[in-house]
Amino acid sequence: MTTNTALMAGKRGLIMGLANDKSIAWGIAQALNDQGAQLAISYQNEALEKRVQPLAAQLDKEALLIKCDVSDSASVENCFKELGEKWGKIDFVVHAIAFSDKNQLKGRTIDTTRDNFKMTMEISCFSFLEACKYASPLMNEGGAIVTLTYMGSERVLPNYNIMGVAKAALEASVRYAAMDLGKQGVRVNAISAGPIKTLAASGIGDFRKILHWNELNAPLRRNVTQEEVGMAALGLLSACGTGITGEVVHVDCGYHIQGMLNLDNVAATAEMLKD
Ligand code: NAD
Ligand code: 0WE
Repeated sequence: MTTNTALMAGKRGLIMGLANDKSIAWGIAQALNDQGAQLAISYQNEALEKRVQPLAAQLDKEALLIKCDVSDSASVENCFKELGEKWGKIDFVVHAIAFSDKNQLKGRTIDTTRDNFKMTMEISCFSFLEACKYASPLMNEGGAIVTLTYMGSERVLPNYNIMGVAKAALEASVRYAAMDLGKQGVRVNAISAGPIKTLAASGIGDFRKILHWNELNAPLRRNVTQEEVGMAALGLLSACGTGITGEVVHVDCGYHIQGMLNLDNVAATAEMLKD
């Protein structure tokens, strides 16, 4: 049977973590928009509001823009309160937020300070649990939540450091939140994306080499795109994903399955590492 109905027709939800047109959140926003969803977009601060406004203007349905700084619980509570007042119920939430002190995304993980540990865990993990908490009374049955993670949670990668620890906690949080919200028919999943050149990534030294390494060694021999992460999120948030919850889906061109660097490309890999 075929239908012409868009996958997200009549669905409304919140996107958290949109900074600019390179953001993974923008890839997801576009995929949802293209399938008929109406979006609310939260932004961290006034500086980002200016970047988010012109993006929101490109969407087919008028977007709701709400400030939400996840380091402040009152701001998170207020964001969902406003969403509840304006729309009543929602069908999905996308959480695409992470932050750590840039100076500690190098050197030894064991040298992470207590303050940066707390901050990294709060912004990158607790904010997800808190968003689930405030979203839960607003979520329609059949609704879904997606967050973004990275393979540094499962295996050690140079310099990902305490972010890897926070992503491990985030992935465990997805499983616990899936159990909590499953009772009300709400699904919770994570997408483990391969490296993509976003604002958060461009702050990382050697990111170009990380991208090239993945391109040479992933089964698909290329890097994943923002659009592909958007399509995977659409799958998890739409009727395509109704049997999936508590899962971490890798959208990384298969990189995570590899157990040894690709011998066809040893020379190219070595060459790439020179400059
Ligand atoms: P990005 O810089 O576009 O997005 C990060 C977002 O986090 C920004 O919108 C920023 O405003 C928001 N943020 C940070 N602190 C906040 C706070 N206190 N309150 C509210 N918002 C806050 O970068 P991105 O790469 O699109 O990152 C989105 C998610 O994807 C992150 O969770 C990241 O860990 C994850 N991810 C990224 C990659 C990659 O290679 N880019 C790979 C896998 C997973
Ligand atoms: O989760 C991330 C990035 C997270 C991040 C990035 C920054 C840069 C700017 C968190 N905090 C900050 N703080 C800043 O001040 N990714 C998955 C992208 C990423 O980051 C890496 C990677 C990859 C991939 C860091 C080291 C190694 C690989």
